[in-house]
Amino acid sequence: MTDISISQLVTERILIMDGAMGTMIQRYNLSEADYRGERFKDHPMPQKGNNDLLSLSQPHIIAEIHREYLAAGADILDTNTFNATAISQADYGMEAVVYEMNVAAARLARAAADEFTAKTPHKPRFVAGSMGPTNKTASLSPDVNDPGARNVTFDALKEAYKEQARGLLDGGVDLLLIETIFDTLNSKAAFFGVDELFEELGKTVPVMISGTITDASGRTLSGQTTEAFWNSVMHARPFSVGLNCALGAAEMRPYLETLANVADTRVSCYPNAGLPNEFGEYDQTPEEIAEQLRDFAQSGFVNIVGGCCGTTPDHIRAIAEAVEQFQPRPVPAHIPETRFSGLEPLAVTPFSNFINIGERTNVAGSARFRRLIHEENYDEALRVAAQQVENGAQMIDVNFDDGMLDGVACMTRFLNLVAAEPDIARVPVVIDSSKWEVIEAGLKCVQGKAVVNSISLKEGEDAFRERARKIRRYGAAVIVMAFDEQGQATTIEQKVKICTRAYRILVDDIGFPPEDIIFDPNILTVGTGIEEHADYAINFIEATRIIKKTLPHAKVSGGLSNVSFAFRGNNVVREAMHAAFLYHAIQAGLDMAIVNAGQLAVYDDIPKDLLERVEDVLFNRRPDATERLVAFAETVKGQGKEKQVADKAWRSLPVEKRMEYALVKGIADYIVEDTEEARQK
Ligand code: THG
Repeated sequence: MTDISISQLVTERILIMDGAMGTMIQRYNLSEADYRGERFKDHPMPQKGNNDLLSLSQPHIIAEIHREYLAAGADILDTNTFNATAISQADYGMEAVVYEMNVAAARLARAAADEFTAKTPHKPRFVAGSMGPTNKTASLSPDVNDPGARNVTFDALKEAYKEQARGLLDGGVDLLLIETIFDTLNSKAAFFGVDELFEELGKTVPVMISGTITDASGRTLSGQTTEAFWNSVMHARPFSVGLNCALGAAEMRPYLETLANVADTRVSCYPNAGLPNEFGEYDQTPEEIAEQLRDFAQSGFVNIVGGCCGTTPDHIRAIAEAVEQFQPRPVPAHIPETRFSGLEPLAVTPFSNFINIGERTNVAGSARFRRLIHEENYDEALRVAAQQVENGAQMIDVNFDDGMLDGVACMTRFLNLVAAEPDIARVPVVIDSSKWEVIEAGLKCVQGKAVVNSISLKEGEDAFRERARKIRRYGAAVIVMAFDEQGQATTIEQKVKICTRAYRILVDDIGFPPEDIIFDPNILTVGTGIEEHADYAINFIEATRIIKKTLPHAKVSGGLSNVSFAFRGNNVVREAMHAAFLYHAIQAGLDMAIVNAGQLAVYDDIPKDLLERVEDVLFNRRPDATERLVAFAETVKGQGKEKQVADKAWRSLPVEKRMEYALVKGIADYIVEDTEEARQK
């Protein structure tokens, strides 16, 4: 054993990983009987090719391969457990021995590493527990006729990875390596399981994460760009992030460069020995691969290098020599930048513009969407999402809160279908529900970095903390509503107080990254005729200003269309209210809002007479502001971008005003009830 930690060593030089296990095993030309060994000789299923079983049936072979890589200069051994999960081992009927397989493999690597460390204590060797992608993918459909179908769930993956990690840790690994990630959702499930295990065991080890880009478009198999992938896994705070497998080193270069630019952790790279030839073999020589990795080292892209498919101890020896003279890439300091992702990344920086979140994929916010979901017309429902994105939504808010719907089922179905539509899935998802189980169902379907909408202190601190911790484990950002045990904050003081309290709990107590917190200080309806509502717009805007100043790195969002509910049916007035409200709220620091993406008006285009009346209401500038806007609204009724229904805004005025209004406008529909109400007064 050694006193030098890997965290120390990795600052001193570029570390060397080992090469392929499979290539080396092939050299032994093992038969079916060899794979089975004594113990599994009567197993009912064929075992030839089950390399992970060899840790149990032919341990000396695995140990020998480890020693060859150590002799070649590897600092880090990858355990022989790439397929040692219950999910992958189901192909061989070996689910029952998965834990054992992992313990045995970890012990073999541990013993070999310790043997070499003892010989050269100044060059300690480490063991990384290999956790491969499994043979199932959580984001892709196995059925061409049903893009929403899945053959594995997040929970099944999580449990399988957790079992594997438990075996690896019990066998004594120094690190865990979640590798060859085709589908980011699988890797998120892996980290979720690992993190749960860490909590149970009361200990952690560093986690390495390595994705794989499968074609020249620079995307993972599940369609993410390199930066989107990083945004999706950054919550794991990995020891390193990198790329391995699929492409050869040369083809990987631009994506590795991207990762080196965006990742505030160490970067690893262990490519195949070139692209496979027509027989599926890798024929890049040690000199060729070493030359390419030397270029990466010289360019300052890498901290850890090694080899994947087709590489041998000779390749590793050449790689170690080639990078020896170069300094490791300096790891950039953590910048608390808000980052989301779908298939593509989305970052909120001091220079980025305001972010539009599409509101239409909400059964409570759109009669049409609600009808489509009730009719199970998911094709058209997806069109609603696509239209939001076409119209400029940079995220989509998705909500199935409706007493007549199974929210968990709808959320799951819809998000699985969205995953198959690149034009929608490119944007991050805002998972909107007042039910925690619906939010959690949504989190299990998205490979990107999503936003949970929302949590609050409504049900007390314990529930709040528990949910926040889970959200972090799923790798999402969170909208926190200004709501506490006493109810919804309406004044500036209440809004700021609740958000500050939430911030302190999240940041100080549970280590939630402040940049992943989005406060929603409640956009409430104005122009209702009720006096207590008159300052609602100002209060939101002023609270936003204070929150942005006093709660570092947190962002602010709101549900814009709420502000104009009193003018339902009158889109001219509503659009003007939205544009004016946004104009002022953005100046106060609003970062994003849930909006009708196709229907945003431009502040400067609002007719001046309308704008004046709208701003009178928003800023509570005169006692008759609402009345004047209501009167104006009547003159522009039935216009606007969408088909109108009758404007009922005036019906929320006090009864005296309603009777006055009805008289002036000659509306007879409410005479009886209004007169009766007035008489009782
Ligand atoms: N904060 C957060 N999340 C939210 C809200 C918020 N989610 C829901 C809501 N509020 C934001 N979304 C909408 C969506 C639609 C409308 C308002 C807010 C809306 N819909 C039309 C209406 O009701 O008049 C429906 C018209 C139609 O059927 O097409 O106005 O505040 N964090």
